[in-house]
Amino acid sequence: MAYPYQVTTLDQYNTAYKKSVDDPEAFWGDIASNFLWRKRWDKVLDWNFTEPNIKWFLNGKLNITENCLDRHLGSLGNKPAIIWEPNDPEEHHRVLTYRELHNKVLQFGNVLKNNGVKKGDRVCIYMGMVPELAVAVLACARIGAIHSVVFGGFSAQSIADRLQDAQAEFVITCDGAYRGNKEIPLKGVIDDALIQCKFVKKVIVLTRTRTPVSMIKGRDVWWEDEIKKVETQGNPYCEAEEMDAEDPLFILYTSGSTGKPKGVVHSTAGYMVYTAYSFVNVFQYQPGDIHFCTADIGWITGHSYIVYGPLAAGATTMIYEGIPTFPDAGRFWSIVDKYKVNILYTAPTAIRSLMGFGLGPVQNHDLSSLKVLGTVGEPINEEAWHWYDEHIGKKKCPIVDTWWQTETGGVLISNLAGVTPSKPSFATLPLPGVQPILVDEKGQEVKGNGVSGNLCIKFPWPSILRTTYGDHERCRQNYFATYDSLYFTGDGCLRDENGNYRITGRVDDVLNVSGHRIGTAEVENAINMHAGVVESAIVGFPHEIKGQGIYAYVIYDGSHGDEELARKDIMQTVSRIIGPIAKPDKIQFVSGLPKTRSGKIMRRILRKIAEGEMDNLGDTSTLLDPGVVNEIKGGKI
Ligand code: 6R9
Repeated sequence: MAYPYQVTTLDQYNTAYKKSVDDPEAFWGDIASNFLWRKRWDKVLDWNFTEPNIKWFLNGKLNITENCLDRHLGSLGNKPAIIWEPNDPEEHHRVLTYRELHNKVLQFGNVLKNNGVKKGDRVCIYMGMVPELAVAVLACARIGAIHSVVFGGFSAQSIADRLQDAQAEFVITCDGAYRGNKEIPLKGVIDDALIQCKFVKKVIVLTRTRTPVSMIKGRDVWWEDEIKKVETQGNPYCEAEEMDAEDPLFILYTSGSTGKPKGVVHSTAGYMVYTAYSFVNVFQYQPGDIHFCTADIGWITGHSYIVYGPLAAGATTMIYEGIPTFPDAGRFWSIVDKYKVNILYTAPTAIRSLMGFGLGPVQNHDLSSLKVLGTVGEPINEEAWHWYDEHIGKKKCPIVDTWWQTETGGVLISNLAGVTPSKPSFATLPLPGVQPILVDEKGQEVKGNGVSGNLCIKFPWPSILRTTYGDHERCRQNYFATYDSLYFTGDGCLRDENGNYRITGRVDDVLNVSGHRIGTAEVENAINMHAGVVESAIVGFPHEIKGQGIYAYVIYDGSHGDEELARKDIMQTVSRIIGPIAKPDKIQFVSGLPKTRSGKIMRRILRKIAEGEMDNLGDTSTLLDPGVVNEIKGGKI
């Protein structure tokens, strides 16, 4: 059997789950033994959720790239590791075998070293979805540098904030990126960001679009030139840095309920073991299968289920540069057909958007290679679930609804494809090793079935976040202080009569727009930067395709043109400060916001109004000025 840790029957799931709870150390120790260690661990786990201080595989030594690459060369050297499909279907695709990927990672590892990158240094990666993005990520891991990938849709200001927070002295980028019919000038955005970040020493630029760029002397170098230098040095072997199990592997920024994104830190061994374990079990990967995860590597889904999980399992993983609707809404299906994709993992928002184009784009593509379908990022509504099941899976493919977070590193709650039962709109059961509990507002455990509450996890799993970069107290406050000795997810949840979990959405001030996490405070801060804005409040509202849309209530002083112009300017401001993904869908100008006597905005009321539930506003008696509510209700957008 290819994966001794793959559970393939319901009985095996039950046995594995029981063992994982009864003796977590023996359970995870057995799984970890399937990987390549320079030195075995002394102890499997040491933890408390109060500081928090969580350590897995203590004193174990390894390098994750030896597990993702070197280890497979003997058996899989000539097998495809990465299949890359470009944005433009007319352009040639690329295949990198494990051997070729290994060579490229070692070469680029040497490029990083030549440019002064050392173990522990932070490297910001801002690239489009090209194979070199995976090469850059793995090359960092090879030499022990900590990567921080920033999604290509973020603004210069967002990049600058992240560079500063991580004190990253190195940037890897492309001249530009293709996305549908757009060309994004990535290097230009980096240049804007770096005006505020004089501490950045080197920028390595890959050629992709031939967008004109300005290369700053002494700071900016071309990827291709640097590779040539390594080649003239005779391609020295790039030894994998020996890492401690708990050495940080990467930082990934994500939105929370405060204004500033948090740098979630994942460490090496636990992340590797859990992403490989969850990949093989959730999707029931079989050697030779083609795995197509449509996420961007700039999000956690891409880190765990395009790069690390699949490669640690010796899988063939796809990298798709474009968007679902370019050049037409049949693109996913034509990719599935072209490469005979076996596993398709995407977001409900993509499914809903493609549903809108009807069945035309699905027809004339052979989807019979598909074995497993997956969704991630937000709750999936039943209509989308059934459409996916009927028209894509032809009722023959199990759908895994995978619930997890940037902070969890890998899937925590999901059915295992074809092994444990699915239930539309339910993530269903926890993976082995995961112990969810529901708690009420007071932190009391809600026991039994047919109940709901806030979702917490009471025991660590190997890929739980270790800290938030540079601010451990923030990590404690955010995730471990709400409820005593529990990891709090920020999600609301219900458990049905059979113990299946259904995630109902965030209970904090975080929105989920097209599967992307957006903090309301972040958007408010951006809007408030516009010179004519006095104050603003952001809430989510149900959106047919995006899941949630962004609704902004704005007090505008009229100093910058009429409302029509101000609306456009505010949109532009948000794009500049955060990025286009955070642009409000609706802006309503108001003269006041509903506040309590202590000055707190009552978002509950604003949320109801945004949802159109005008008659059901609940108690408004604690408001400072109840009149404001009537004005907002009667207002137009
Ligand atoms: C992997 C990822 C995390 C938030 C999470 C929750 C929502 C993710 C979900 C889901 C319902 C699912 N979420 N998967 N909600 N069902 N299957 O998306 O990470 O970007 O950090 O977002 O997304 O609200 O708390 P991230």
